[in-house]
Amino acid sequence: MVRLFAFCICSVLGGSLAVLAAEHHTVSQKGKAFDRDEIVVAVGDSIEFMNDDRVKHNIQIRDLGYNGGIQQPGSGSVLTFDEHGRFKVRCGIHAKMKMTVVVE
Ligand SMILES: [Cu+2]
Repeated sequence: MVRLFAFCICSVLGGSLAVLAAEHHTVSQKGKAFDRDEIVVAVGDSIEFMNDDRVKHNIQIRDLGYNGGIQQPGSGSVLTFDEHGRFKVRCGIHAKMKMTVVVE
């Protein structure tokens, strides 16, 4: 009984710490390119993909079945990564725009 209780406390604290530790990252899209080829984040982190261009973009991550739709200049799309893996990010409008999100 005591052991079970201790386990529960640890689980709750562990979960809270994971949430507190989650970081927010920002990736910029400018000049019809992502500002980096790769970004490494931790599980639970979020990334905001900013459209700092004068043209529209369309964030897509096929591995996650994500399509952010048309993204207007000046706007951002926030994505939280809840699973480990390497995810290829592309723009549905500009075929040359590619980068990878590595979730450790
Ligand atoms: Cu684009």
